[in-house]
Amino acid sequence: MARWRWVFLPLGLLVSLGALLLLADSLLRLYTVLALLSPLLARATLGAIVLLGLASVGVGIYRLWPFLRPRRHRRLQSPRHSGEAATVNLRAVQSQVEQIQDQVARQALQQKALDLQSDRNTRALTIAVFGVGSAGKTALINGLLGQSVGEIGASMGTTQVQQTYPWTIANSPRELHIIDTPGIAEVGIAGTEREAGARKTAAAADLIVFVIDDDLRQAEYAVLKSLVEIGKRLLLVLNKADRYVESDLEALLDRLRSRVVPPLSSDDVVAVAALPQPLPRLGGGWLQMQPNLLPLQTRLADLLRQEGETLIADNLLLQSQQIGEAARQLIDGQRQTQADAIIDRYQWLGAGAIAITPLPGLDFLATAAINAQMVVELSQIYGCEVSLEEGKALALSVAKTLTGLGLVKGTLDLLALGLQTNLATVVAGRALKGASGAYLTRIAGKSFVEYFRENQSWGDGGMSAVVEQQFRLNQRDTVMKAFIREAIARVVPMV
Ligand SMILES: Nc1nc2c(ncn2[C@@H]2O[C@H](COP(=O)(O)OP(=O)(O)OP(=O)(O)O)[C@@H](O)[C@H]2O)c(=O)[nH]1
Ligand SMILES: [Mg+2]
Repeated sequence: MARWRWVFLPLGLLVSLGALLLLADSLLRLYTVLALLSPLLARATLGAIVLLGLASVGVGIYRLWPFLRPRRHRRLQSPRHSGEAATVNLRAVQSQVEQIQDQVARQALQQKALDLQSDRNTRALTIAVFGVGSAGKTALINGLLGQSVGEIGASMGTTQVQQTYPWTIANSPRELHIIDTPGIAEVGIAGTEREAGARKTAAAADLIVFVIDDDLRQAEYAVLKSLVEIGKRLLLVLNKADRYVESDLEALLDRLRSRVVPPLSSDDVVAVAALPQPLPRLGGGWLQMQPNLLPLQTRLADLLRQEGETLIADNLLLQSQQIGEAARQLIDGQRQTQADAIIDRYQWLGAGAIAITPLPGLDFLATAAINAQMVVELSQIYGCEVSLEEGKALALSVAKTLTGLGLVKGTLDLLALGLQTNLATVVAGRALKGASGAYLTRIAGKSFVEYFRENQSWGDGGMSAVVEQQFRLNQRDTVMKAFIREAIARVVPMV
């Protein structure tokens, strides 16, 4: 519909213009005729017709407006929509988790999924106060809560362990939990560990209050961007506003607002002074400014009123997606281990026979090496169930690709050096053929794994790109050295 309305628009305008000209001509004629009878009657009739016309145009625009008006992009889905999506996703995740063989990992993810489901309608809304050390996170929480709950200190690392405080605010749909987190970007191993914990808490919270006390540093910007990118909702709070004169503060806020990325809007960037420090007066003495958290309190109240349930539903969806991703990675690792064992078995299975069979030229080496049964077994691990006939066809095309790309010759050259320096010439010749067969099986096997991982697709670059990439990856020095060592141990006794 959106495109068609722009095709109809010029057409409609043209027809309307024609009709308008005709109408004007008819009106003029009518007016002339009536004016001969009575000029007053002519004017009254014309006036009535013009009024009627204007009214029709008004009604027309009113009716057509819904089709013509540009549609606004809805940033948020309704809580119901997100909640339903999360339920569907959690169900899918649960069956995915069941495929995990490692019992401890499986149970941990199952528990996470259960926890997400169990108290979804009653649990508190969590707000993580997050940012670099000494930005004033604890001071801000003390200010919001109206009591001194956490220790404040000038040096970084004052808050070492995260703390959760219950909180209430007008219009909030739920009870609130505000979490004070240790600072990020602190030096040392302990600091790095604390940061990891703080990031985890932030990633799990329904809303993040990201506190800064100056322009966004590179490290802060990178963390902020990554949180927004994974779908976290956050407010950016510039604390210590008392340190700036008004014009500088406005300029800084403008700069911060210009740097935030959607879905963050400029309303989501506010300046506060949680705990202003005394300033020296010109004439002597000190000036103590009052704390000002109002911009944050107002924004939070608005946000919780407008998006409160959506925040929870969106976060539920995000958390369930993260469980799904964790399960996917575990299953992928588990499949990879099984696939590696199969490739390992098949690569040495044919190596001995290839070593002692005189092959009619190099080109047949790849075809002789790659076993269709290996393709079938690999496909089963990835739930693709390829038949032996299909396995044969796939094995043949990968063998042709290996030959076509010159990788059979490449393999021989690569292995020759390693084997010749380790073995006597007579043995080395046969061992080289056997080891090359094993190596080509390995490259083919790894390529099939990629193919099955991608749901039986070779991707944009096709089969050649995958095979070439696997050849390159296995060429690495450490992989190569381990392979030659094993080839000598396994192939030499067979020749
Ligand atoms: N000028 C000024 N200083 C502030 C303000 N808020 C906090 N501070 C000071 O900033 C310093 C750090 O405050 P904290 O609240 O401990 O900072 P934090 O972010 O919790 O620090 P860590 O727990 O170490 O991560 C303290 O010296 C506070 O007095 C403010 O609004 N203005
Ligand atoms: Mg603190």
